Amino acid sequence: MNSQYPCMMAVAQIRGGPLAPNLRGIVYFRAVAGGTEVYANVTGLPPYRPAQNGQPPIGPHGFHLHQNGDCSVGDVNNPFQGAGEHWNPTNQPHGNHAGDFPVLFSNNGNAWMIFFTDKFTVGDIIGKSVVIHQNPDDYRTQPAGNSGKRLACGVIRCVYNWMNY
Ligand SMILES: [Cu+2]
Repeated sequence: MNSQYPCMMAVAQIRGGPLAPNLRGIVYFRAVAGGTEVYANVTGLPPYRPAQNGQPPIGPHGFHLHQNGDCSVGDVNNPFQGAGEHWNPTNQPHGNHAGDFPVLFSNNGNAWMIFFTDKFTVGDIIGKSVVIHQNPDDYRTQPAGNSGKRLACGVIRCVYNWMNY
């Protein structure tokens, strides 16, 4: 929703693409003192697989904000390219992008976590997207932490503005 008032709560509904068709999830962004609380609850992650034959491990999963609110699947072999690159409003190296998040650890396909960030307000991220990757984020390879293909995506929308009760 559009409002002259700041967004206090936003949600991204996460849906898996062709590489993780059963993946579903929800990510909440809540305005708190000094920044934003991020809550993620995801099911249907693929089973962990250790690195083998020069292939990176599957899981824990890279987890970021990407710049475009476009979660169309596109190329089934390389999904969700429409989401674009990492959202990087302050021109930082990867590892310190405003939307670089902790990796998601799967527990038999399920993950949930809550963390705090002071790198954006809820209003800053409306219309961006959340992406879950196949591989772990190494937090140093540019520009995206070598976290591999995109398993799932969700567009961030405001669900609650201040003064909007
Ligand atoms: Cu990403």
